[in-house]
Amino acid sequence: MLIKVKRGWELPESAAISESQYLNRRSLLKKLAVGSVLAGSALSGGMSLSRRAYAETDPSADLYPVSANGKYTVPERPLTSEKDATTYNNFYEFGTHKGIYEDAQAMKLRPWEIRIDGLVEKEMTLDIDGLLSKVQLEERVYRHRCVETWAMTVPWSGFPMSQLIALAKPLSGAKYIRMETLADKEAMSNLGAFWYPWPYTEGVTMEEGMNDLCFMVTGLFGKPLPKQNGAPLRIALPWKYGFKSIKSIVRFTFTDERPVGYWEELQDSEYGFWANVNPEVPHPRWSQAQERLLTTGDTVPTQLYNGYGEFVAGLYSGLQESEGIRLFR
Ligand SMILES: Nc1nc2c(c(=O)[nH]1)N[C@H]1C(S)=C(S)[C@@H](COP(=O)(O)O)O[C@H]1N2
Ligand SMILES: [Mo]
Repeated sequence: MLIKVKRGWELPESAAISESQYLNRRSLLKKLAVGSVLAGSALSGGMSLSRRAYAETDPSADLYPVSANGKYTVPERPLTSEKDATTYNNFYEFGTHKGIYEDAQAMKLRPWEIRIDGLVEKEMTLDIDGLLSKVQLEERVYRHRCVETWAMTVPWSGFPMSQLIALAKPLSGAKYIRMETLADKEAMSNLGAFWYPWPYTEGVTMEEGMNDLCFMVTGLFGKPLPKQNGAPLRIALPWKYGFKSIKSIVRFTFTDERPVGYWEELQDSEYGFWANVNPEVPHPRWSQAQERLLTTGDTVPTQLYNGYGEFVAGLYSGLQESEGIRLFR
């Protein structure tokens, strides 16, 4: 079921690859235990006939490249190759292995409507091109650190989330922003895996969302964002483990309740709400002290807040005691 292609930076069997199998089995057992056994359901997630049927050119292509924001560069690391960043992905809706880029082409990017609801002055639905015309795009080079210990460094195009929050006009009671990924059963073959808590969701606090590092991504390597990387709209939260950086977003809900994300729902002892990068707090099943860079395969030390402490450490200064280890898991 899992197609394994050996690559230099890949984790040993014990970590990343077995991770999906472990959770798969665990959450399947959990679902079966509470009842609802769907007889004959395809455990392997059938292939969608419509995949690769939508290789249309992206209507936002003319917007790129955009100018670089010199504040966010990564001089100490080589850029990950475009090929590796776009062919080694995590996007569980299309499968639990890294090679989903071809299957992801089945996702339709237009029309793409984005719902803004909850505690806002006026709930609204925007289409992606309308949103793109209202924001100021720029390019930022960010590090990205997956909880499975691989890392990359890539130039994202996009706009700070604060611009989206300004458009949404949240009410004073809004404390969190919950985000939701598209759930299209036609295009996304793994949505048939009913024991996963689809749709994929994630959340940030309003304070995190307003932080300048919090970046809504619409492009990669000076081009529209590829589908496998979360087109047409994803988030980049470079100081947090990669699973927080939710892809292909269709809904932003402003709320006073802390959202429970997809991974937290699956396994809350391993994947918390905060999930800030910290080399000193191991994942319960592996160390987080080091990371492997895609493309070069080099192993380097992991940094607190993935090296972004100067921008974000202040967000958590009052939380350390009450939240303890969960800030970093
Ligand atoms: N909707 C959705 N978003 C997601 C994921 C996913 O499976 N589904 N995987 C996350 C994880 S674990 C990582 S590491 C990053 C990977 O982003 P990339 O494929 O662009 O490198 O996307 C995150 N966003
Ligand atoms: Mo990840």
